[in-house]
Amino acid sequence: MVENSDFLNLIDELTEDERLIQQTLREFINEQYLPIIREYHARAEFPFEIVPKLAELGLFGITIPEEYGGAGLSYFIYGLAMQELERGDSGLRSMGSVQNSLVMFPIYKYGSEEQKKKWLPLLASGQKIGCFGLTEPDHGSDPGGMETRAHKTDGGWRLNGSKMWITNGSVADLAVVWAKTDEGIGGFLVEKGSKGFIQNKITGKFSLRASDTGELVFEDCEIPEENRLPLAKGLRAPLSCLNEARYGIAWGAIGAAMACYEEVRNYALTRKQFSKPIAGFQLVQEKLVEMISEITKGLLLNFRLGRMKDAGKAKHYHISMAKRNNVHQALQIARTARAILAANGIIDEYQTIRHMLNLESVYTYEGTHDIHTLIIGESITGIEAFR
Ligand code: TGC
Ligand code: FAD
Repeated sequence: MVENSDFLNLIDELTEDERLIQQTLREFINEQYLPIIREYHARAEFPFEIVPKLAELGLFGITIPEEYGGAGLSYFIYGLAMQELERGDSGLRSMGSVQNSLVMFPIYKYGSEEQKKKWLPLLASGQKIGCFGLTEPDHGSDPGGMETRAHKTDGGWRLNGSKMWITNGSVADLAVVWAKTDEGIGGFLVEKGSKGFIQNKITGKFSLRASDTGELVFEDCEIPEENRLPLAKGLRAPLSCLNEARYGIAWGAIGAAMACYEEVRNYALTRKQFSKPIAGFQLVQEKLVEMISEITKGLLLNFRLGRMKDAGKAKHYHISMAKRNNVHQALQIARTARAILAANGIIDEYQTIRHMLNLESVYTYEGTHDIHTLIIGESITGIEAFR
């Protein structure tokens, strides 16, 4: 009998190091995260107490070279790590995505040597938390239409505008902010407490409750020249960061799907109706089979994409396929698991409903499902259908 969600024994494809890291993270989530997530989810807070532990495990700056405080590991390992984090909660993986792909990556790729030396070790050690401000209240799928402006001043830049739906936004020590300049879109490092920089928490969320989501407001916010990312030129720069984060989400979503599948499989084997386990009904078995089939296909997609990414061969549309497919399937799996749990599926004693609600955000952020459809559509037809 296949009792876990690795139906094809893909674990055999992992190197010894990859297996060890996955195992370590799985135990960490089981022992230190699952016991606390229910309470934080109910309170709608991210458990920031866990940040030093995440840093100790090397989870910030996984692919960043060790000279800057990173772990200097592969993208494949980065993917595995995101999978294990999202087995815990999408909010935990969000923290991982943002710190790694949307804050440390742009500084590493587009920053000056001074910026890298100053910020990357602080971010890797978890002493500083970052956020990434691209989306605005009126510009989500079309970030190129952004209205936030950076005007050149004598010593630097003056920022005006706002960013919306920003993970870690209300708490971040450092915001990577994208704004229009006279020479096109540029990237800026905005430090907490800067004059004219306001960070507000967004409340009332039904999804990603155990994650901080905020609004960033810039009112004549003065930024010194040394806080501009010198190599970031045009929309291409923030979009390249999204490739990194979307890659991690493709892995993470399968982690959430595994958590739901394993929970509901166990439930179906023990829950009895009409004097037998509900797993013994053909209709329930069909649902479980669909789930494990889609998890297996999603894993295969991730394994191939991970090896391509490490070989420098993953294009942005390859990543879109994995993000689009895996998040869609994970959401379907979570909804089906919720249905099998029936009444028990609507309470937080079971984790499925939390994953299901989280995945609604994951479906929308980092490019909605439909935006990824159009990215893949363009890659196979050569015709752009966004406009
Ligand atoms: P377009 O004209 O196509 O492109 C502008 C320039 O960018 C280049 N490019 C890319 N470069 C790198 N990676 C990519 N994926 C790229 N896609 C395009 C392109 O070649 C061009 O370069 P150049 O040198 O010729 O200027 O741009 P567009 O305005 O038509 O928009 C295209 C579109 C719709 C695909 C893009 O804007 C898009 O991806 N929209 C979705 C926005 C999005 O995903 N936002 C995410 C915000 S961050 C977030 O959600 C974080 S959640 C974090 C968490 O909690 O986990
Ligand atoms: P819109 O762009 O207004 O889209 C509305 C609908 O129209 C969608 O269904 C969309 O698919 C569809 N649509 C739009 N354009 C087209 C088109 N051309 N063709 C067909 N359909 C189209 N952003 C950040 O910058 N940083 C963050 O850290 C961050 N974290 C987030 C955390 C959470 C919890 C959430 C929910 C969002 C976060 N976002 C973040 C924002 C996220 O990236 C955007 O919500 C997303 O890009 C979609 O933008 P929108 O919500 O404005 O929807």
